[in-house]
Amino acid sequence: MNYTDGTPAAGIPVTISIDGHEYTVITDENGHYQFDDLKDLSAGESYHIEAALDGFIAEADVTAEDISGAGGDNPTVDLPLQLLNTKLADLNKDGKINIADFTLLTNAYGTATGQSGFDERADINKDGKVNIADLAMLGSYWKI
Ligand SMILES: [Ca+2]
Ligand SMILES: [Ca+2]
Repeated sequence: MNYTDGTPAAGIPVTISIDGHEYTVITDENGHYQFDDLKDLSAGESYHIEAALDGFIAEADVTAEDISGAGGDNPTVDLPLQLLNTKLADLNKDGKINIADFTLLTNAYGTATGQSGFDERADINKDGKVNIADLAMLGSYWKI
């Protein structure tokens, strides 16, 4: 799949840091990634995961509960983790995600294609309407 701006979801490096070492996996065609062979975590510990490409966020806090087979030979994180494309949240394409993008969306909120006030830049999921779905997407990207 591609993101709505045309960026392919596949092939994006994502790294996990464990005890000072970094391990990298590459996203599949759905923008998902997973890490295998992780060592056990104690309660309250978590792994730090981040996307190694500008414009993307790997959205994950991996805690002890996310690791299956803990205590065995092959503890695995098998939840499919989704990568976020932060460039989609830069609605006015000025390289920043800030209040200006939020304002652009709220100004067009509730409109559909052809209506006055509609701004296709605010229609993040490209379904022809600016509504709660777009606002939710903007909110999910707005974590930097
Ligand atoms: Ca912007
Ligand atoms: Ca929309």
